[in-house]
Amino acid sequence: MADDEPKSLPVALTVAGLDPSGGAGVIADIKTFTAFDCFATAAITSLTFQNTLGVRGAAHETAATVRAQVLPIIEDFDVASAKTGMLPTVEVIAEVARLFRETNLPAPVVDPVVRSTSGYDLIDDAALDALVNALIPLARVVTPNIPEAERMTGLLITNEQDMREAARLIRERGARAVLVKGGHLAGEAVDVLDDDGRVIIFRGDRIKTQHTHGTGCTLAAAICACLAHKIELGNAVDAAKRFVADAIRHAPQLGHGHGPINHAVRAFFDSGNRES
Ligand code: PXL
Repeated sequence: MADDEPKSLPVALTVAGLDPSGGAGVIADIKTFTAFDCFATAAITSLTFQNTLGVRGAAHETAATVRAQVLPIIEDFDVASAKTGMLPTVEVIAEVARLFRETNLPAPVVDPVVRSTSGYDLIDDAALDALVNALIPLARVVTPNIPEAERMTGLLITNEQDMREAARLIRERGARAVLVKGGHLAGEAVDVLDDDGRVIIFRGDRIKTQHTHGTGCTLAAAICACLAHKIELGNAVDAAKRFVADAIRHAPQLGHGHGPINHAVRAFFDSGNRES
């Protein structure tokens, strides 16, 4: 294609919290969508106050303001793929579930955000119950880490077999697929994808780093972007995992706590600036 020809980009939508320090939440999602050649759109559910050292608080949006952000986007654009991140309250979760049920939005990638990397609870127990009951049944794929999968299932997860069982239980709540991320377990890094009963195990080397802020958001956004390009889910997870690993390896070494990863890593390589 000639450089000056218009390029069509699939539209991806994130419904998530704003981390003004740029590592997690909608800013991570927007950068990731862009890195995967999607046109990024975003509705904010909560304005958080934080840096790499921790979350100091948050001002949550209401059901009405979340709805008011999403409707104009979907009335004007065909959204090819969507994801949800931090959904802080029962009322916001109910509204987001209503939007996915009652509009032509595609089944979302649901990242069941419960806690920040620095240990701050981003949603309360009532909200987690609402998430499981109202949103999981609408999901294309749910992406819990081990603590999130434990809170959603009541299981104690210590090995790959437990991860498979947790994925199956969460899928039984109505999701088409579940990716349980094993990063919190010791040893080899193992993730388990259960897609409608078809199980794929992803094995990878553990990268030793403290720069992991926003990795969950970024992985889910990368999966969402691949789905916008109609990539099959197993391949989408594989591509997303490779992107996050690269982004961790080339983290910009910012901040004094759990630093952000490098969402621009591909763009930088693609323009031939650096050896990988
Ligand atoms: O990484 C979880 C997460 C998700 N969304 C927002 C966040 C965080 C962690 O800090 O701030 C907005």
